[in-house]
Amino acid sequence: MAFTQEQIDCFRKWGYAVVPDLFTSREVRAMRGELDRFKRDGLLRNVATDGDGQTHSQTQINLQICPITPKSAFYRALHFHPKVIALVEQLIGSPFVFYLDQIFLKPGKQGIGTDWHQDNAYFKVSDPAKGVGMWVALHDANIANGTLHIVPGSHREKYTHDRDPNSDHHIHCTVPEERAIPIELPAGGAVFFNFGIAHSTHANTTDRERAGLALHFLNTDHIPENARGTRRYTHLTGPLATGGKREYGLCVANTWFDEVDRVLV
Ligand SMILES: O=C(O)CCC(=O)C(=O)O
Repeated sequence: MAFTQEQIDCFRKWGYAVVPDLFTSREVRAMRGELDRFKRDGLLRNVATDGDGQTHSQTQINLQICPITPKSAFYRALHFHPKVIALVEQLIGSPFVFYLDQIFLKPGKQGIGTDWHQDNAYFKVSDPAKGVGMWVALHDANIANGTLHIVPGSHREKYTHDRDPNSDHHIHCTVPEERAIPIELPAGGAVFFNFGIAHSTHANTTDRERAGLALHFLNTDHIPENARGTRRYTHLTGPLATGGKREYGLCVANTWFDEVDRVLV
């Protein structure tokens, strides 16, 4: 699995690259199966608030699980997926680490968007081009159900962020919306973007739920000073990579296809 030169050029120039068919329909079924377990186990939290940043809304819903890894051997195995490793390496170079994962689920009609932000306003790494987010559509994602929107080229710009009053913990910013584009994807498709790219999702106006999975990866040389030498981030490539043994005490690499089988039985 490799990006085409055109996709690489788009990433370098505009800060993003789209892969419409990254995961198979079987893998997507397993991802949704594990998401259903999160729902059953009450692991998703409504982070939407009624405009004061505090009072959880009864009418607007933005369900989030973050981080996923401590709760799911299945999603943890995905970080080591050979396709994911190959693609991320092309964009940010090796060695690199897994940094963070989360899912946002937007129920039909009530699901609200996650407002505009640049991930690096949270992460604050010294060079946002050394980090990449991978947003995977767990259901077909389109304009009607509020798919991810991005501002191409915004990785070269820095916007001022403040607290989003419609979320209990997010920050947001104002972007030149006239430059924004929607990224429509079939389920299992993904968009990779530079930590500096401004992005948001919009309300789900359809009757059916829509979810997106976001994974973040960072070139090892750009791990923040205070986290170096800790086990906070999983080394996926390079001399410190142990297939997960160092971070989790067991080998996670190469377990993805078994995990898919396990979740689908
Ligand atoms: O899926 C969403 O609503 C937002 C995802 C996102 O903004 C992120 O992962 O940084």
